[in-house]
Amino acid sequence: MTQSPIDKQIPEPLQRQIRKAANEVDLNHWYPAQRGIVPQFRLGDRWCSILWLLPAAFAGAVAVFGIALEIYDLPAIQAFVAKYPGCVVTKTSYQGFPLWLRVQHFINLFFLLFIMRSGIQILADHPRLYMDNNCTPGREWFRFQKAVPMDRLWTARDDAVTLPGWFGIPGLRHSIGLARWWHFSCNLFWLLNGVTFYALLFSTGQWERLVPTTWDVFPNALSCMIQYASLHMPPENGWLRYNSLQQLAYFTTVFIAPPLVVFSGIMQSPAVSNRASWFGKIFNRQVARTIHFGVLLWFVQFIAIHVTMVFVTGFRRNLNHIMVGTDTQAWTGTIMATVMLAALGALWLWATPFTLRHARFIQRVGTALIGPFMRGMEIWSPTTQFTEKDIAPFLWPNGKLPDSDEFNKLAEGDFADYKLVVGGLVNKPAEFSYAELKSMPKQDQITNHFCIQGWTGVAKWGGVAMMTIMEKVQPHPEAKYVLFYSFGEGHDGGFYWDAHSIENMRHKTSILAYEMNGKSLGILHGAPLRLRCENELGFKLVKWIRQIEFVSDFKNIGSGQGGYAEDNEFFAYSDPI
Ligand SMILES: Nc1nc2c(c(=O)[nH]1)N[C@H]1C(S)=C(S)[C@@H](COP(=O)(O)O)O[C@H]1N2
Ligand SMILES: [Mo]
Repeated sequence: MTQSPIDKQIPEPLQRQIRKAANEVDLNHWYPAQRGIVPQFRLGDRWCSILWLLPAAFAGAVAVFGIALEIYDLPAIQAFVAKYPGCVVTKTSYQGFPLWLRVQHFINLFFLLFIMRSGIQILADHPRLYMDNNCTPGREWFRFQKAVPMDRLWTARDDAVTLPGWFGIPGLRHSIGLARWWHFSCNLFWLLNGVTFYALLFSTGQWERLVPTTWDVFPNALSCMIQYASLHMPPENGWLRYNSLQQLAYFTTVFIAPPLVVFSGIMQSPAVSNRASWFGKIFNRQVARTIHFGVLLWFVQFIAIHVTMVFVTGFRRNLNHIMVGTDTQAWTGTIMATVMLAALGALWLWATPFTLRHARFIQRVGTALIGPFMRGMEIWSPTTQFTEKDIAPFLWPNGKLPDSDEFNKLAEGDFADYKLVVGGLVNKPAEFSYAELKSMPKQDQITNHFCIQGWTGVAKWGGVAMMTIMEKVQPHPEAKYVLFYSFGEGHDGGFYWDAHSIENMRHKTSILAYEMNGKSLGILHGAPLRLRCENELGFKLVKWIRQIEFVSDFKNIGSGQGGYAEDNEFFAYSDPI
């Protein structure tokens, strides 16, 4: 770290006040636990508990089984089942279950389970799903948190709920930083496994198991449903081929669900969405989150039914298929499956305590695995602009409001005495008064805000482009990062701050905003100045900006991760997704 040559011109070298954060999660300093509620979905203006789905599902199942049993013996149904026995017999070129398929099946299970756990943890950070990009409280269609209180300040962080540690990773309230490292790192391996699986399927003929090649699959699948519902078993020979219902279910799970879940994951990224113009507006983050959640439900029900069917259709033989690659009645597959599942269970239980104890390590591994992808996404300059009518009536607030004497005095005088201090590795360090900032060329932008927790909202921001500031202070060539120091505190004391690459500050939409929706910026949303940088997540957009410093590196500042949230909450430094 190069010392700023102009430190003396900065009233207080804020950088040196930044303390190192703990490398593990210190439960005494973390966000206090907060329970959610039993999940609810909205029908019109009424909220219904998902527990109502239990009697509804039971009644539905009774009706389906009753009717199926009643009609099964009708001549028409008998003729239909005789014509479509439930399985399409075609010539196949594959044989049984080869080793690569058996291994990949297990790898897939392993990563998918951890992806689902960490995904639910991410959802718990903003436990609401909407179809509307603006995330207006009361308009969500699903939630496992009470209604948003309107009589007091309720930030998005206040809204996050705790999960049991054995269920989420790592369970704690607002542990989304760590959950994301798990989610994204496992995604990478799951994706690699999946792509290899596709390649091997198509180069061995095994794809014929999964991909229907005739329309007959549909009447045959219906026939299977009728047979299952009337407690008959369709012809069963998984070693050779699947029945049609099975084939459709596997086809969906292997070829439809993964592309959809990857795509709906990527569309949640501010860098992608704010670059994708009309498409990002239609396929906005809330639509994407809902679809992402829908695919989770698909996987959950698939696994539940798949495991049940493996068990009730002769588990000894089925487990030999998938574990040993033989078509016998021996116990080998059952023993192997039991051992593997026990190991998986142990790993499952180990993940949360390990993550809490070695949080910094998890962050480092995650950074090594996917940091380069994330940094690479910063290259695009965000371009998507919205219109006045897209503006959110309510933009969720976040963060701890500043409460220092210095800030309160400035606020009382409507920031007339505020001075933005800009220093560090620059030729012309400066102090800009609020009036001076407002006399600089003003830029307006109507953009979508993406909080790491999951919510979004459009607002119109007016302010000074970072380029304008940089033209005035002239950063040195060795200035690689721009630090923003806030008047506001982090959740665990010390002031909030964050670092951005200087290239990212050169994007047209990187501005210091002093106006919001055509009015002067209010304190809740960051007065006197807040950063807008439309390819990054909200936590990087420092509010209540006190000073800006250009530096060559941030390795030696605090814990060296590049910001308050990065140091204390194990977030990613570069976070455009
Ligand atoms: N100083 C400071 N700035 C901050 C935060 C904070 O806690 N302190 N929270 C960030 C987060 S997580 C988000 S999502 C946005 C929220 O901006 P808004 O309150 O204007 O919606 O501010 C960011 N800026
Ligand atoms: Mo956020």
